[in-house]
Amino acid sequence: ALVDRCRGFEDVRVEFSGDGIMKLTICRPWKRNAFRPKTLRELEQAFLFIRDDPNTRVVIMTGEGTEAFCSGGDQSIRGDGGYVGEDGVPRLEVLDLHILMRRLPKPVIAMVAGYAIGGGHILHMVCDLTIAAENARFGQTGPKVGSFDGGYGSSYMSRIIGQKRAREFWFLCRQYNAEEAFQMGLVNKVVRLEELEAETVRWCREIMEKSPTAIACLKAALNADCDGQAGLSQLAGEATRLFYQSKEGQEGRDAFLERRKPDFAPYARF
Ligand code: 2NE
Repeated sequence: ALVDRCRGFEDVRVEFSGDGIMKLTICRPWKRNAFRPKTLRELEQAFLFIRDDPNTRVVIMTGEGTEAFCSGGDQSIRGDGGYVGEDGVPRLEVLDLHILMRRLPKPVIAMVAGYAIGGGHILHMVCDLTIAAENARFGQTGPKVGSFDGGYGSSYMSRIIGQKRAREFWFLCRQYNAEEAFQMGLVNKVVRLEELEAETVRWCREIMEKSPTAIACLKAALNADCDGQAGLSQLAGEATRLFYQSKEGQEGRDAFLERRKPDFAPYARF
């Protein structure tokens, strides 16, 4: 049903494995899968659907073909104040997508073949895990093309690879191969290109054997370490969700609806 709701998408292909894996593919290979506002809107829509979809346990994010995962913002539609879509409004909407991906209570795995560059490099970093093919190349280009991401692109990068390396990434705008990225801790595993999808699916299936609630709480806890009040709110939201499922939480709701005093006595803390 979720795949049907995404059928009209132009830039993103949405596919379901049948057993819990949702795959999102950016389909603009002639631009090395650079994103435009429409691409981001479709990804956001898909993530909103996925959040509520009990059948989806893990998400794979990837790019069409073997040349690129994603090359960041489409420079040909970059206006003077951001990336300009059909409505003519310049935006930096990818920052909203980062938040949605962080907030998703399910793991997102980047499956990277070819270039993950600029905003495309940030997208793979924002994913929870990254599986890379041997031909993958990683890097930032912002200071070369008059751009930068001081949000997750900088601060979260420094949490992953350390301050010195993050400064090197941004100040020099070099490219790094898959093995170098693995050594820096940017990538979880490097495999031969022909093995990429099978290996990524193996990781998904291994995750899906685990407790979804434990995974969601761990993702929120790991986010909370970096995300300030927003991270605490996500982690606390998971606690509230669990509390709502308890007899103690339900007693408060029921007492209000039944216009009586709540009886919390049976729920004393141990
Ligand atoms: C990705 C890379 C390294 C690939 O190089 P190569 O040699 O394999 O391909 P080529 O020939 O450069 O690119 C193939 C076609 O894709 C287009 C190119 O213009 C070319 O088009 P044609 O000449 O065939 O017509 N293309 C590739 N990337 C594009 C892009 N981002 N926008 C529009 N068209 C693109 C090499 O192509 C490269 O370095 N690309 C640019 C990477 C980049 O600078 N991205 C933007 C960073 S800024 C950003 O993403 C951002 C941010 O910093 C903050 C907020 C939001 C976004």
